[in-house]
Formats: sequence, C-alpha cells, structure tokens
Amino acid sequence: LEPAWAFMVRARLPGGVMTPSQWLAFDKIASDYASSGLRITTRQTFQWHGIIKRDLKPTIAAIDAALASTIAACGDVNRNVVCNTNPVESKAHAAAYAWAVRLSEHLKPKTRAYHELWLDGEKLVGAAAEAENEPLYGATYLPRKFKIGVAIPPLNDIDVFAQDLGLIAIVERGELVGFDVAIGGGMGATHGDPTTYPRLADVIGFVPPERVVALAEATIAVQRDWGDREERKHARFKYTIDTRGLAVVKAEIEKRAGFALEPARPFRFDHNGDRYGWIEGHDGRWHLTLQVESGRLLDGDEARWLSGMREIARVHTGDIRLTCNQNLIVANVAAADRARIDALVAAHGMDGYRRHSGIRRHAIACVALPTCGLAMAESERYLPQLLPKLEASLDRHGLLSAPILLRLSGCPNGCSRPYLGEIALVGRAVGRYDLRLGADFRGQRLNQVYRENVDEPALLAALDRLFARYAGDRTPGEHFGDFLLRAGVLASRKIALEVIA
Ligand code: SRM
Ligand code: SF4
Repeated sequence: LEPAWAFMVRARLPGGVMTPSQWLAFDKIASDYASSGLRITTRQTFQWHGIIKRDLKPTIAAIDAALASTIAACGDVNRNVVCNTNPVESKAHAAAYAWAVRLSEHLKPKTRAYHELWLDGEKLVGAAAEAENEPLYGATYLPRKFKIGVAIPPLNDIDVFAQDLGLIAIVERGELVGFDVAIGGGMGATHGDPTTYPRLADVIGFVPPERVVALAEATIAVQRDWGDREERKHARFKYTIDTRGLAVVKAEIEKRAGFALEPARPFRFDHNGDRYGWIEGHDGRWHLTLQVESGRLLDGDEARWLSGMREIARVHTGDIRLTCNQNLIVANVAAADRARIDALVAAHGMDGYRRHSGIRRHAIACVALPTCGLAMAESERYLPQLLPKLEASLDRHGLLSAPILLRLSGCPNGCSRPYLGEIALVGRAVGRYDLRLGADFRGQRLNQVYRENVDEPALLAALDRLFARYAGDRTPGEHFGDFLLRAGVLASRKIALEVIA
C-alpha cells in the first residue's frame, strides 16, 4: 500500500485563451479530481492542486480531450508562451497572439513519450524509439526553464522584461510590423547568495514577424549550448548573458539565426496591470475583466467563481482569457449579451473589482503554503489578512484609491514577479519577509530591499510612515515607487531599457 501522494498539474495554454467549452472541461477536472478549485497562474494558465496519484492519468487525459495539454508547462524547455490580453487596440492583437501560439507549438518538445506515458499512446520500441529525435532540445534538453512573452504597448500586462525572451510588438498604422527583442529577464534568486539575482531583460534589436520563430530558436539554442550545466542556481539565461556579455550573446544569436537584428524601434508602456470592467474592442465586441484574488477560483462566501463562471461558460459565445496578473476576461461579447453576463457576474458576487481599493486592484500573490514545497512563508493565504491592514493605513492618509502595485512571494524564487512590485514582500521564514520597495508602475524598474527579514508589525509601521510622506509630498499622478526614489527614501535606479546597437 502506498500513501495517497498528491500532485499539482499545470496546463499549457498559450496566451491564456480558451473556449467556453474548454472552461467547462477544466472546471469539471477541478470538481472530479482537484482539492482546491481552479488556480489561475502568473503565466496565464490553470493549475489544479491535490490531484491524487491514481487520478493523474485521467486528469491529463481530460486535459487532452479538451484540446489542451500539460506538455512543456513545466520542465527545462520553453514554457507557456504568454501574450498580452489586450483585445481592443487594433487587429495587431490577433496577429501577435497568432505568433505566440506559433512559437509555443514550434518550441514544444517533439517526443512521443508524453503520449506513451500519459495518453496510452503506442509504446515506442526498437527502431521507432531510436528514431525519436528532439531537434532543438537534443538528448539533454535545456540547462533550465526558458520563458517567452509577447507584449503589445502601451500594456505591459505580461511583464515583458521578466522573460528570458521578451517580444515587444511594434504596431504601425494598426499593423504588426515586428517585435523589439529583449533578452535576459528573470526573477529567481536565493537569500544570501549574491551570485543569484532578479534581472530585467535588455532590448537588443528588432525583428520582422516572419523571422521571430528563427530568432527564438537561435536564442534557445545559444542558451542550450552556453548555459551553465554545473550549477543549477546559475543556469538561467540571464546568467549566461552576464557571464559571456550581452554583445557576445547577441552576436551569437544573430550568427545562428543567419540574420542581423535591426535597430530597436521606439515603444512606450503605460502600466503592467489589468484594466477591470468592460472595454469595447476595435470590432465592436466587448471584453469584461474581472479580478480574482490570487487567481484562486472557488465557491466562497463572497464570490462563487466556479458556479458563476460555469453559468457564464454555458451561455457565452466568445472566448475566455486568463491574465498574467491572475485575473480573467470574458472576451468577445456581443453588445446585446452584456446585460446577461453582467447579471450572472453580480448574482455570483464576481464584481468585487468595482469596490476594491487601489492597492487591492493591483495585488498578486504566489501560491506558497500549503502546496508549494519551496515556500518559506505564507503568500496567497496571507494576502487576505494583510490587505485590510494596509487599506486601514492607506485610508488614514487619504490614499485608499491610490493605485499601488503589491506583490507577495513566499520565497525569493519570485513566482509573483515580486521584484517588480512598488511594494513587495518576499518570504524569509514563517511570518517574516524582506520588504522591498520602489519598482515603477510599468514593469521597467526593479525594486530594492528596504527592510530585511521583518515581521508584520515592523513592515506595517514602516509602510504607514511612508504612506504619510507620500500623501503629503507626492506630485499629481506620481506613483508610489517613483515618489520613493524622488524623495530620496531609496537610491535612484535607472529604468532598465538598455538598447545596444
Ligand atoms: Fe514559479 C518553482 C508556482 C510563475 C520562478 N513555481 C515553482 C513551483 C513549481 C515550486 C517547485 O518547483 O516545487 C511552484 C508551485 C507552487 C504550487 O504549489 O502550485 C511555482 N510559479 C508558480 C505559479 C503557480 C505562481 C502563481 O502563484 O501563479 C506560476 C506558474 C506559472 C505558469 O503557469 O507556468 C509561477 N515562477 C513563476 C514566475 C513568473 C513568470 O514566469 O512570469 C517566476 C519568475 C520568473 C522567472 O522564471 O525567473 C517563477 N518558480 C520560479 C522559480 C525560480 C527560478 C529561478 O530562475 O531560480 C522556481 C524554483 C525552481 O525553478 O527551481 C519556481
Ligand atoms: Fe513557491 Fe516560492 Fe514560487 Fe511562491 S515564489 S510559489 S513560495 S516557489
């Protein structure tokens, strides 16, 4: 007899887009096999927790039957390709999303072992097994995970500078003309080990769309061959770049791709959050963004997400999108159907975003305890306790509606991209966090440690004092992170946007 081992299963869902029938299939997996509903991740996909070992195969088969997969959602390969969820600015969104899907498909491992193991595919033996060929990843795959994201300015809702390979869509006269290429982003670090650190990607040039797949392949091949295979903590692409030098890595990518990058084109991001409520698209269809605290979809006292979204998916004719801020969008709704969707949202208490404070609207937290084996402190379960205390403090200073980016991570791996929070708590031990401050509102500047290893009373007291100063001394429209630098509370930092010729 073996213990009832429980697992986490993660789907690959490029760009976070799914049909209502896929939603219903994923929801059924949650009720049939998982312990805690559906969980939207910071990379636009779903996780299911608490899947008992004997249910792994039926769970993965059900995901496959819903025309999705778990392959490359984890592992030392290219992960879920994230893509801006902006459905409104122009047709360029559809074009950028199509490239994200193409990259995801092209860079997927080609092995048939996944089918053999999980989907009762034909067992590969003899010559068939020997003929298995992994053209990009080879026999030993990558030294470490690799992440690609596509952003469409002015929205940086995927945190493009946190990606190993960030692609910034350049749109001219409504058409996608190509992508600025940013390399070497990554969040993970280890407490007390200065050889590990969060790093923002550097912009190295521009590619037209038809070259982006070759560019991605060449970039991954450089990391495959040059990445550190001795020390796993030092194996991400960001360290390869810092060890070899940005210009050397750029030249090697160009050599392998067989073309030179063009000079980067100008772009500007406004913010890296989501836009809640209804927005009309360029084609007259409507898109409703709802805020899901920590991305956890359950039937709770205040919001009944599973029941509510089930009812919406049964009548909805458009699609549903997940965001990298752990939220969801009921997308492509005809004007005539808006009232029906609104009624279902209100009936199930899913319209909390309307009442949320500025900081609550911009808060994300990683999973951490109880399921994450690497957690040092609470994160998702702490957020609902912390927010009311921060809100009370902000309210005292007349700042309840001030938009402030808050990010919580239970350890320095940085799954909520905490180093890009204007305020961030990074777990050290149960009840203790590093308080980091001073990122910008656009995902272009890392924050800094303000207080190390503090408990809740200490971090609340420190923040209360800073909120008081911010309330009194901020300039119109000035964000909290920018204020802290201007006021000299933190050392000034450059915006990470190095462009090399
Ligand atoms: Fe993560 C490991 C959860 C996004 C950096 N991450 C983990 C594991 C699998 C723990 C483990 O290895 O045992 C966590 C599972 C917890 C659980 O119980 O579910 C976990 N990571 C998550 C998710 C679910 C956080 C969330 O609350 O949404 C996100 C799933 C994304 C997805 O759908 O693929 C998630 N992880 C991220 C991000 C953010 C991003 O990609 O935009 C990062 C920072 C970006 C980066 O990669 O640099 C991130 N996760 C890590 C790391 C540190 C990697 C490093 O370079 O050092 C680890 C640890 C590791 O890989 O060894 C990690
Ligand atoms: Fe777990 Fe750390 Fe990632 Fe949070 S940041 S989910 S605690 S690995």
